[in-house]
Amino acid sequence: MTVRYELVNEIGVITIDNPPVNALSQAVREGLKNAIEGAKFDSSKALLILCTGRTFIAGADISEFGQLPKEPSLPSVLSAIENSEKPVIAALHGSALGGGFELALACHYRCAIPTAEVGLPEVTLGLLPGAGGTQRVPRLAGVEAALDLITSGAPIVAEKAQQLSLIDKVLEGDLQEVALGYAKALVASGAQPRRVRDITIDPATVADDLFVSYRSKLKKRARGQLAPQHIVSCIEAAAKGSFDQGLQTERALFIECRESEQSAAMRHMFFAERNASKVEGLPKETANREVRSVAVIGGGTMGGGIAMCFANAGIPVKLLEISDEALQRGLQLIAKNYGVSVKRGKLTEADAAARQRLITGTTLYADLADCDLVIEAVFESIEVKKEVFTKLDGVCKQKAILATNTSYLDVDAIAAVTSRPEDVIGLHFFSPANVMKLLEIIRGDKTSDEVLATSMSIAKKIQKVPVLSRVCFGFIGNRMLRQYTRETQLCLIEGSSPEQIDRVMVDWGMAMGPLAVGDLAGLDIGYKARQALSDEEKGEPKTYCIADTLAEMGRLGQKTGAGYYRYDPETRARSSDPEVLKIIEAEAHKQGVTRREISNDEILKRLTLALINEGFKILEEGIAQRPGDIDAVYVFGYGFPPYRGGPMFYADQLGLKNVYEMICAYRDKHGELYWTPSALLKELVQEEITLAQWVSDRSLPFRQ
Ligand code: 3H9
Repeated sequence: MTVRYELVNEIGVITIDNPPVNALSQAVREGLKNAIEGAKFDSSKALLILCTGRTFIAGADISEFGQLPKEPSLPSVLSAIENSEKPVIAALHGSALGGGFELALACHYRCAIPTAEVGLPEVTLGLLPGAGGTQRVPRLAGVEAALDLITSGAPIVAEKAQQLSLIDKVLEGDLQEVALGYAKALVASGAQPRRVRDITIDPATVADDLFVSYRSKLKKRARGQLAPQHIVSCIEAAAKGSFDQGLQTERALFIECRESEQSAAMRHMFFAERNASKVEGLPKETANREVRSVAVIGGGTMGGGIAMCFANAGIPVKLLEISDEALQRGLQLIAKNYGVSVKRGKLTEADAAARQRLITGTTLYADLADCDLVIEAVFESIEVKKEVFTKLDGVCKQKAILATNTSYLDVDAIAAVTSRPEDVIGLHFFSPANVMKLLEIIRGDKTSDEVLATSMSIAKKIQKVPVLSRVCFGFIGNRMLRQYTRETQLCLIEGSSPEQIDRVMVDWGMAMGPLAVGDLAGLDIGYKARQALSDEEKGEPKTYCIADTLAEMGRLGQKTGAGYYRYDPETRARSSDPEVLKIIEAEAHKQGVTRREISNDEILKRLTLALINEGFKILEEGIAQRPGDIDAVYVFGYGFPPYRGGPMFYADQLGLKNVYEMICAYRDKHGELYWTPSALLKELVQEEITLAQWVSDRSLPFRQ
């Protein structure tokens, strides 16, 4: 039974038991409605709603969106609760989120244990609270607090919720016991149903321009997104009209969000994020190795960031550098980064100091002998990496996991220099490593199941989104990025300006434009990487000559004050540089390219289709397990807009036939070298199958 009802003395206890997170599936909604109806006729004096398992209701069942609505609807269940003649009390533990928190708000009293959290994360799914949340929160907590809570989607702990009047009582002890005690005390005091809908908002508490200024703030913070703007409209309706009118506004805007492509994309990302850590074919019973201590080799920006990830999770880290001087530089960089977090109010000084103490330095490989996991983050050269792994093989204890943070190189070749290739894996962090959520996990040919399973769970421990990739040049993310960068460079030489390309991509939703990203990362990085390649590997000069010229002029990006743009040495503010256009024109002339006007539409199509076509090739070769994994890589590692669902979801939205035809048109115009359509894409178009269908049917072609 997903919903049970029992009478405990005078209290009708309604228990929801719908693992894993007590989502409000149709069965739960129906069970709740029946329990409330049934309780009308028994001797109960009050009703108590609580949940079994690790959490209170974590929201509507997200997998039901996109299907035909099933009765009873959540709003109808909540109005049955609110209309109950007997007081209804919600008892919260774990996470009371979305529809779950809305249900609690429709109850007449709310209690929670101190560790409980409440929140309305609908906005992270491209939705808004659709069961009265936008109307009840401002009535209890005030309009400004409601705007902050609902447009951020971030949960708050019980104590804070109590301060905002969203919870009445925070109780220590066993939930069922203390909640029953609270319910009995309410009955004894003669407490009556108390309905949030009856509260009126005093217009004097709402500043005249509050909604206008909040909307414009959100236009920047949640650029391009529909739901945050609609949330403001709902809260405005709560402040200015009756509860019933507000509910109507909320319902209409909720449905608009639910049916939007943005919400479909963000719901896809919710499941893509969770599926990414699942490794097909990995036996469930695979043991995890204990990881109690970590070593990071290389104290540069990347190594330091990786060390911080583990220290932040409470795991001690040894940082190894080749000299005392380099080590001190590395440790100082870490101290500086923690200092910035303290300055920004993200960490207390004491917390920062405690984390920093977990990171100790060494210059001796022998000191790594007892570490459970060693991550190499040295210079991107196969020879240097092989040398490091040979040393590690000599000193590390048996069963230590030896990981490389390489972003392109052959993990199998690195593993082959050790006597234990089964213990070697790629753990590819993204810069800044202590901030970016993505962690590509590269499974070598010989990597053991145990090492893979441990890497997946350690990734979660350090709050990363792990995505599995097989070995290939650049793995999932950087292999696709090469194609995106190629088209960026080609658009540049053929006629665009850096400003045009970056503006098109940012307006479309990318966190940053590709050329501004190049300046941020440093143009020397790509330059050095190209120097290590043969002419054949580098490809046609017109795909990199502008970048090379800028780097050779010492225009390395932000750090030198100039790259594709100019940067103010103090503020790092970006401005256009006419010099760059001259460089581009000169390079075009050298390469025999006649520049022309390139439309914004062409830029967008060439850059996104280059990503998509390579994504399909990665799938057909079995480098990625599923399209959603590629989407997770791009959303969590490359600033792809979550509300477009990642490149592969976006391809499905465009229609695979359209995608295929556009790629074929580019092939006919620009040649086969860059625009040969993926065989998988072609096959799916011929069979009239979407990527979503391909995922759900294992018998389809190219399924590994
Ligand atoms: C909403 O409520 C709209 C209302 O306003 C409106 C209506 C009219 N549905 O995250 P985990 C699955 S919108 C379906 O790994 P944790 C999840 O996929 C909803 N499934 O656990 C996973 O499955 P699997 C607003 C859900 O302990 C498993 O449960 N609510 C849902 O790290 C475990 O999840 C939210 O957005 C769901 N609602 O974190 C809250 N939630 O094992 C979404 C989870 O097969 N949920 N699953 O991979 C969360 O934030 C986290 O799950 C939570 C637990 C913090 C609760």
